[in-house]
Amino acid sequence: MSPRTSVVWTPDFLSYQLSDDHPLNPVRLDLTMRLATQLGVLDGVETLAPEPATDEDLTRVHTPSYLTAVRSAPHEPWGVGHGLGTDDNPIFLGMHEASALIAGGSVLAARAIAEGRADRAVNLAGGLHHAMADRAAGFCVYNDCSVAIAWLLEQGYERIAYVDVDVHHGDGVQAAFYDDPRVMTISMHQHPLTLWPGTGWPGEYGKGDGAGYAVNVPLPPGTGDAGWLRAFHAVVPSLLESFRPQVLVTECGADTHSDDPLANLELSIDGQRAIYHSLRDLAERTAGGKWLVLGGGGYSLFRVVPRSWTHLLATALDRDVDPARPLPADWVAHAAGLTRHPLPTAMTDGHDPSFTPWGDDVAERVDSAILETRRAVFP
Ligand code: TV7
Ligand code: CA
Ligand code: ZN
Repeated sequence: MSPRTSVVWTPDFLSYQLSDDHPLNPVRLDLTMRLATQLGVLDGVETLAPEPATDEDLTRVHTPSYLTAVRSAPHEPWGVGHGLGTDDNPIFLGMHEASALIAGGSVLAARAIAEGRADRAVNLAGGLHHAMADRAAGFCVYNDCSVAIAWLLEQGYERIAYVDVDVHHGDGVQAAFYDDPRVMTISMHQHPLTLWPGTGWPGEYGKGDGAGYAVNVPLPPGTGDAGWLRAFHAVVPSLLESFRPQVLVTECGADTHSDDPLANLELSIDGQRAIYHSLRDLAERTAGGKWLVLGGGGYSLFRVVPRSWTHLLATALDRDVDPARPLPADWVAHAAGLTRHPLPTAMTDGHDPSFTPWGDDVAERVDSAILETRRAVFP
């Protein structure tokens, strides 16, 4: 039987606008939904409209005093602390409401799976993986990934796997479940010596009962499709096969792309599409087909995120989009009205994700990164 997929969406997600010139611009979500719609990817798909997460949902992960600070910050912005009021996390009007709505979206996606109404569920506005129990960080106010996982645990789930392919370390989700063997967190990311937040070392493998259930795969700057996929396939499938999660939760940030202005990996749209196909395959083979898909980072607003996440939606819906597909003229015209950047013309960057443009020296650097992780997780 073909899997049922729910897509969580409301135009109110676009109110998560941190500041005018902030890299996390919600236009990327608008452009993604327009592109997916115009390509027919969402034809006949009923979207689920979320409610804001309740305080009960949020306090499974966050402290009550942090919720109070987020609620009051727009009205008393001086000395609120909790990581609020920085360039990364400016205080904005309605920030509790906008952040709770995104977290509510991820809980709704989890609920659709838990109640058996869907096998897969997608919240592209989610993936805010840096928020900590009592502080905002890295553009993230509430950690919707952790809130959704904590909700699933509350329902009685015993094994949840979290795989984070965003270029940044999934530090907030790792911290929330660091000593909990029910949640295996795996993050692939650019090496902590070279990218904020500077964590995600292979030696961070969990503590107490959770020892062995946190996994980090740091990759050297410059890693491209083939190197990234080589590292992924050397580590992730065998872990998921032995853990046998009841749900696979994925954070699918698109900031690994070579055009991304915030980081230095060199993936293409074609490599990212291959990642999404591998995640789908792993959900089918190791998690009984249960797949909760979250968005994340991605700062090439016009050239990358809409195409990459349209492939992600298509993958979750089993309606794979041919990479050769040209971009619809209406979409290009709309995007051209918003940017002076040159726009792509097709759903591909013309890369074969298995092609290795590099020599033995680079292969060796990627291999030693893989070995470092394997030594830490498979002692
Ligand atoms: C999930 N990198 C989030 C990734 C969060 C990365 C950072 C910026 C940045 C912020 C801006 C801005 C920026 C061009 C880039 C140490 C600092 C250096 C702020 C200027 N332009 C995700 C967080 C990271 C904010 N933070 O994983 C407003 O780059 O490196 C840092 C910290 C201090 C703060 N300054 C940057 O993808 C969603 N921030 C322009 C305007
Ligand atoms: Ca990551
Ligand atoms: Zn990121």
